[in-house]
Amino acid sequence: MSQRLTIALSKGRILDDTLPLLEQAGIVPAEDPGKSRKLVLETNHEDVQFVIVRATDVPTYVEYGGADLGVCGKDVLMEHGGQGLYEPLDLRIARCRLMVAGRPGAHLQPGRLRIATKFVNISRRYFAERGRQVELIKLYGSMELAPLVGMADLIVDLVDTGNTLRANGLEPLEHIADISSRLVVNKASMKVKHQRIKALVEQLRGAVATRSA
Ligand code: PRT
Ligand code: MG
Repeated sequence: MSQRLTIALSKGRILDDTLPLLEQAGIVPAEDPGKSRKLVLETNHEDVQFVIVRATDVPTYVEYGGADLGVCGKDVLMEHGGQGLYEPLDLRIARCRLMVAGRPGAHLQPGRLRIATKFVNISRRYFAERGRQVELIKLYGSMELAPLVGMADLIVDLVDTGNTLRANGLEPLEHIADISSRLVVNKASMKVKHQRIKALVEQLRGAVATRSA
């Protein structure tokens, strides 16, 4: 196998925070991934390329070897399930919290609660571990709307400033997990391209330490 490295990145807030770390590790894309429509981007290293995928698809690309490495939120990893991937580094970027939210006190109601979320696997585990009966409604976005229209009692969503919840009359009620973005590595790549990947992981570790110092 060639020692060429393919790194899966997603557009949006993770990309904005990952590019400076990669740059500090000496890797710079040949064109701005935020602007380009290309899905495969060359870099200043002949042996490193980026592929641009949906945030939620990063673990899938890395698990199946479409990319050797990737960067994605811990939320995405928790929902996907960590099997088939190594997670060697917390990049400490795109930080937020995964929360149960709703109208004040909504989580204290007796009986079966309806939960709207895109994180159905995480939510199923979270409420089952607490012995709470819930009905899960899968949504792909704008979770905050569900309690407003009476479709759900609670939502499970990411919260940063809390402004989105507040603007919709909701509040954070239960903390599920602290979230940040992680570097993930394909297990076979880690064996076959060990030296190349180890060097990159250590460079990124240094970049993270400098940034959060
Ligand atoms: O669009 P696609 O489905 O492909 O992916 P995506 O929408 O998940 O991508 P993106 O770029 O929006 O988010 C990627 C990752 O950023 C997430 O997986 C998280 O790990 C991380 N992250 C960090 C966040 C936030 N902070 C965040 N605040 N992702 C989303 N939000 C949203 C949240 O869902 C809510 O709608 O921002 C809103 C809340 O923000 P506040 O500041 O109002 O509380
Ligand atoms: Mg989005």
